[in-house]
Amino acid sequence: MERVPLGRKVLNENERVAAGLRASFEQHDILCLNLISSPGSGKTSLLERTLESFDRSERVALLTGDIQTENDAKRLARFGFPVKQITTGGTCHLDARMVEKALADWRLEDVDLLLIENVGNLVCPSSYDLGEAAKVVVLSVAEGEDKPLKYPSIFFKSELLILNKIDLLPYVSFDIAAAEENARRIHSGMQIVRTSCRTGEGFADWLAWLDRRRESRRAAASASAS
Ligand SMILES: Nc1nc2c(ncn2[C@@H]2O[C@H](COP(=O)(O)OP(=O)(O)OP(=O)(O)O)[C@@H](O)[C@H]2O)c(=O)[nH]1
Ligand SMILES: [Mg+2]
Repeated sequence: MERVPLGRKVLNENERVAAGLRASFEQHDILCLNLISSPGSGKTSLLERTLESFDRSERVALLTGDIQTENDAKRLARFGFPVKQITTGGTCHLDARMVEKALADWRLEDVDLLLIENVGNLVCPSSYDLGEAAKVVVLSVAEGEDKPLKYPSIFFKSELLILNKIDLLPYVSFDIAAAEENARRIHSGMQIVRTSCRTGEGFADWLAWLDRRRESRRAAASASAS
């Protein structure tokens, strides 16, 4: 029986749509970040604290992916920025077509920063480009310091690792130095910040990274305009 390589075709279709999204984000000077982690590592909590710190004049928009429920969009909508939930109905990751559809009725000229919270999963989302400028992986200290070695793809592809829930370090056996070393074995030079969404510790480092990333996006935009 002849086998048809369907997986490859689906990925190629995703790459095509993602390339269109990336071009559109660049055209509109949007910095798009794709946040990925296992379920419950703290992606929505991180976004909540981030939005809380933003001035209301910030042109930020958010998409949040889950298999079911609008819970995360409801949590994020409290801050007054545009938010849309993508419920995948069973698919374990977002794909570029879902993002394209969710953005169809938004005016991209009104957005500078697009934050996408992917479906909680450390594996599948790493294979789907959403047109983002960077992936950011979140790992909480309750998950074990070996995760970068076990799930290398997402650590290899992410620009930043956020080690979250550091307020729990006294209560869990998690070797944070070993976790960072493991991440850098997979991705040498990986940038890492340590955060607690509960206490706010480390948030200045995350916000500084975000500012630098936004600044380099603006610099690239003005260089291409001149
Ligand atoms: N102690 C502590 N708890 C945290 C921290 N960040 C998040 N939590 C808690 O962890 C749980 C999961 O947080 P969420 O922000 O919903 O995690 P998520 O990654 O968005 O989860 P999914 O969207 O389901 O994948 C919640 O009970 C949060 O209050 C933290 O830094 N410290
Ligand atoms: Mg969430």
